[in-house]
Amino acid sequence: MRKVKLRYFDCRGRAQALRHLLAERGVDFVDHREPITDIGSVALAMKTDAERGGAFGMIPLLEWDDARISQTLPIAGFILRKLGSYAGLDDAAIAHQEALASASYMELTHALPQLVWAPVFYPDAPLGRTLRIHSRAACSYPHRFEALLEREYFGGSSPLASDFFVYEGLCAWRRVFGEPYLELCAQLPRLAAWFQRLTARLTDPALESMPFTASPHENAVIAQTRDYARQHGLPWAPDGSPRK
Ligand SMILES: N[C@@H](CCC(=O)N[C@@H](CS)C(=O)NCC(=O)O)C(=O)O
Repeated sequence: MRKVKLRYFDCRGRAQALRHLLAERGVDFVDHREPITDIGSVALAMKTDAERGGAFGMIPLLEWDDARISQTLPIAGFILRKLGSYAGLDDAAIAHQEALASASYMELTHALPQLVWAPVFYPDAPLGRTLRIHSRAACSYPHRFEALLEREYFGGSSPLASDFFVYEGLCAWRRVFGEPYLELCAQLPRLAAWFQRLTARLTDPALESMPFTASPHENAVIAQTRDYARQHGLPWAPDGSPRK
């Protein structure tokens, strides 16, 4: 009997794609969630206690029997190799799967904290400027993903980690922009059908209301970004050119 524990904050953030993957593959795991109400003392504890923060003093952190694995994308790769989920794929196909996960994680998921922590990181910056700086990839990736979706799922006939990373990246920006982003995604027929198909497989009823980050400013910033998008539309066209 294997022992698996995933440690992360009580939010979607970097770990939700990993949670989806473990659940989809039927892995019995402890979904250990640190409170987001006191991230200062959690961060301190992670730095001094390897059991909580692993090699980097950071989460997500995966315990799999005696192994302790750090960093989100390597954790995904470790899980897939442990479960034999890459069986039948050649090296190029595996690299393509990893590229999809990396693109969404690095460009979409990773950009969100920059925005919702902006009141702390760039306290005097106007929202429109912060939004333009951090949302260019988010506005162009739906079209890129549409072009790359050849089967029912990015992973083939069933979802792989790539699907869950793309899903979480898109969900984050659907929440940030609201209606104009939903319209953008709805115009892409394969991606829209894939989104519905994958949503139907995810059974956690709390997912929709779960915060994406540990930022206490998330709700307020998102209320402002949705307002901005209602008034001005998305800051970037899908081809990466600025909207006037
Ligand atoms: N490159 C890491 C980043 C992990 C990361 O920054 N985790 C944050 C929580 S979302 C953390 O543990 N921060 C604590 C700190 O920076 O001290 C990954 O992709 O997993």
